[in-house]
Amino acid sequence: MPAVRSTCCYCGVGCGVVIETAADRITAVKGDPDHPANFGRLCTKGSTLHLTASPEGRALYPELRRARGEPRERTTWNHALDFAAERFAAIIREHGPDAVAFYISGQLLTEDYYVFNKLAKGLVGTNNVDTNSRLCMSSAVAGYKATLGADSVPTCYEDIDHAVCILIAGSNTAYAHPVLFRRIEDARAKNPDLRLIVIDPRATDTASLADLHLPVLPGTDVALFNAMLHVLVWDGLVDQQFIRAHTTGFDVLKEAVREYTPQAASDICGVPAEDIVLAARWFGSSNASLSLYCQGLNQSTHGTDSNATLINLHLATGHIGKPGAGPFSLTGQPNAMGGREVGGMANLLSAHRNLADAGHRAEVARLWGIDTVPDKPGKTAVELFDAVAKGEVKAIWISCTNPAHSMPDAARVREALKKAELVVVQEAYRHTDTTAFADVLLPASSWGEKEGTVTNSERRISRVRKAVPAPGEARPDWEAATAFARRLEERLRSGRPTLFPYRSPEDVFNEHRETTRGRDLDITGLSYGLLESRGPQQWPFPEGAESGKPRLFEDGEFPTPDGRARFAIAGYRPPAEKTDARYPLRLNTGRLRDHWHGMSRSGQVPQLFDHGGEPAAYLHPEDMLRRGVKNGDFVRISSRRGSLTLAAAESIEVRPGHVFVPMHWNSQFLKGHGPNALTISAYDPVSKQPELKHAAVRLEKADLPWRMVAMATGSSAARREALQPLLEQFDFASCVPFGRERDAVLFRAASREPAAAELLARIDHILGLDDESETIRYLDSRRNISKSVRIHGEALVAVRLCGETAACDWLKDTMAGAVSLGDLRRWVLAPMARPPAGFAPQGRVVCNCLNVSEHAIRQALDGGADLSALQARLKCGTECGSCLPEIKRMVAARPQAA
Ligand SMILES: Nc1nc2c(c(=O)[nH]1)N[C@H]1C(S)=C(S)[C@@H](COP(=O)(O)OP(=O)(O)OC[C@H]3O[C@@H](n4cnc5c(=O)[nH]c(N)nc54)[C@H](O)[C@@H]3O)O[C@H]1N2
Ligand SMILES: Nc1nc2c(c(=O)[nH]1)N[C@H]1C(S)=C(S)[C@@H](COP(=O)(O)OP(=O)(O)OC[C@H]3O[C@@H](n4cnc5c(=O)[nH]c(N)nc54)[C@H](O)[C@@H]3O)O[C@H]1N2
Ligand code: SF4
Ligand SMILES: [Mo]
Repeated sequence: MPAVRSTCCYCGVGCGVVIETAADRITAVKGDPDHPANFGRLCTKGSTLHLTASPEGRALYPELRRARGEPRERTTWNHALDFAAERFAAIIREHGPDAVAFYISGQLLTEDYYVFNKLAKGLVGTNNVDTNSRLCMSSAVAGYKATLGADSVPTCYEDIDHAVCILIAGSNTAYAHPVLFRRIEDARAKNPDLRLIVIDPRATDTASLADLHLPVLPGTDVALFNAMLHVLVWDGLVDQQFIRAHTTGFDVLKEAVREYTPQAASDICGVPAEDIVLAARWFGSSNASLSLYCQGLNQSTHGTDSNATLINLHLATGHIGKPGAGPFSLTGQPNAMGGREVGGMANLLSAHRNLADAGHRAEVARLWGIDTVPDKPGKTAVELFDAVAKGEVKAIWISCTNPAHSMPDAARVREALKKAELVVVQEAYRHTDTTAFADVLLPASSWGEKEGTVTNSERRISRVRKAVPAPGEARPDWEAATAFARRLEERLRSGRPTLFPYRSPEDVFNEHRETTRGRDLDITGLSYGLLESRGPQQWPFPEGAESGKPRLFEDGEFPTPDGRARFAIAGYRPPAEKTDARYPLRLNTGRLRDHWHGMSRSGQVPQLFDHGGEPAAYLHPEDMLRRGVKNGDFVRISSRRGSLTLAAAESIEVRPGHVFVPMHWNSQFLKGHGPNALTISAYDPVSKQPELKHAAVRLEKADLPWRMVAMATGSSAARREALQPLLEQFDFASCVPFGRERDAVLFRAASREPAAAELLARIDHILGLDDESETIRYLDSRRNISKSVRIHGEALVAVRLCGETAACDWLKDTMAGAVSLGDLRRWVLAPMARPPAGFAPQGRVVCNCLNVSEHAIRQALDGGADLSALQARLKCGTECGSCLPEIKRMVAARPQAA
């Protein structure tokens, strides 16, 4: 069977995969045993990638809308690109280059990214090129620059094996970087003295492994880090020699943190002062302290400060530039780093150069063979969509990101997209919240179909390879961008040699490589050939080098004018939006274990919905009690910007007064505009990263007495597409796939009034419940209860329940498996709601690889099983391990353990 080595297209761990194909179809995905990011391991998402490799749901050919309000129609690539180039050129001629913009993505390959950056800054002459990394890593970039002098991650994965103290702040590594979390578990098992500190308002799976969990109040990390430094100074745990030789600004900082006593910080952060002292002592007295951090620090109006004050702790203790030590910002997207390297953002330039630096601009202009690079900073994500709304930016090109879903304050972004004169969207999937606004839709090749490189969290560059042809007429992003650039050149600078002479991604890579010469990320020693023969490599890797560098700053030299790192001075500032009597709750948003962002890809895999698979708002039991809300009741969450109706789910992971909503849900799966209908677009003044983690909301029980669930097996993708427009017809509605052996769809709805018969008939038609020869029905019009069940042969293939929907859970399990239907027929025709004998809901699937449910694990636990017995008997947690933290928690919580 042909096999191709590539990388996983999900998170920034950047695991290597081996893709197996047969007859131009991807048939299996395995972890690459030789890839240094994962050594063969994959998580639930990576190991199900082959299940996403179907043309179902994909954008297959270009589409064009001639006028607003009209539907898009299929067109040719030539026509679509000519049309876009003509409109862009006309707008640029009339209104200047800053009237157009590009909004791109950390999921593009480095080569794609490079072409877009040059297209905007080199050809159009605007710095209006920004990316979803603004929502993700820009505070990390700003934090590194403010302290270390450059955007350089000083650490590597191997440091986990050498660390004596690991501090995880604002990162749910167990969910968001699972393969790395396996490595932390291994390090712990090997070294019982390893101390793990987790700082997160929620008691996550990550926190469950910690020796010390600090459930800080949202946005209070700066106070916590300042207090930890206070303790380090007080206890004499700082490294005076390192501070003297390699840093500046310590005396000022020392003065500034004087007031951050553990008690003062305890009052701000809502955690005991003793725990703050303990965290500082563990961090300061260990031989090697490593910190791992992510969006809990970055997505904040003071994200730069959160990052920089954490880095202060490393500089003050000398925990940097040696094995097992350093501030390690985990990147989210697979190529967040590559984007930073090519400088594909509104305030950056190629190869870590600064837009504000005239010398750097001249260097880039020379490398590109143009007169100048524009000096006016471009608009960053939030500013950019605001400028679109105001009509300052008239045309926007969006590639590989779904801003209608992922940007804060969704209503504002959607308003902007409606107002734009021209929206071009390059997408792999046909239906996303953003493609709905596209005037031009360009089908993009995606994972398994394109060539290039990506850089993971530890600065390691891997080749991404094509295993199969792209479906339909989809093309790689770099190629489409190049074709568009050539057309734009004809219109804007005709007669001059092209700036885009690329025939392959390798041509682009070689040009990018040259821009790095002499820079901190110098990769002039790398080539596609070397990556082929020697595998993935870390930067810097200059010409003549034998290998890349696992660790930076080992000599204590920093890329600042005086070679010294700088301490950052920052005081605590609360989140932008205060809670008050009207909006008393804190909204927190983040990730689920088995889903990826807007779910265009992970949403194609029914089994990934087995774990936390229906939209919900997670609340502390106290808050539920206070509001008279029970598990599964519908609640309406509102902020000053919008509202969203969800089912409530009890969770002791969240603090009282907080609500957690997974970021993934959007209009493709749930009525409304997802959690970003609620979030705020306030951003950090330096990094311009918006505060996606903290908004003030209120929550009311939604009185929706009329309930419906409808399910059917087979064709779940097509059925979901047909059902999606109906979501808006109810007060609450969600639509998700499920199932393993057989794929199925589940549509759930609730309203104040019963739905019209005509609407129900449409749903029946889509789900095949209109075949009267196989459908049995029960109707109790007095109680407003109805059941429709379609049985085909010996299988339950479709169900719709109205009024009384409690049977949904066991019916869902029945549908997913194969069960005898004798009793079921009787159940349909009886008014009782109890399931027939032998039918019991299995509940959530905890172990996705081996399909082991919560119910089965609880049963085994009740029978006295421990972890090894569970693994031996049920096999749960023995494949990818993503569920291990949760299983361990269940074991620890069993009555015998108490
Ligand atoms: N399964 C999965 N994995 C992913 C992704 C995905 O969509 N799904 N996306 C990838 C991407 S792009 C990214 S950026 C990463 C994100 O990875 P993470 O940042 O680890 O994930 P999040 O769940 O967004 O947020 C992490 C934690 O921050 C906590 N938090 C909230 N507010 C605060 C605060 O004020 N202080 C502190 N200390 N913590 C706080 C939240 O409770 C949450 O548990 O994940 C990557 N990996
Ligand atoms: N409330 C809230 N909002 C958040 C966050 C949060 O924690 N809370 N996190 C933020 C963060 S950290 C991030 S990174 C963003 C992510 O937000 P988005 O970037 O919007 O997330 P994705 O759904 O990954 O969007 C990528 C799109 O590219 C498409 N695609 C896949 N492959 C290709 C390809 O090769 N080419 C092209 N052209 N398209 C392709 C996919 O189908 C998908 O629609 O969300 C941000 N928004
Ligand atoms: S940890 Fe999981 S999602 Fe991240 S790269 Fe590895 S397999 Fe992919
Ligand atoms: Mo991200």
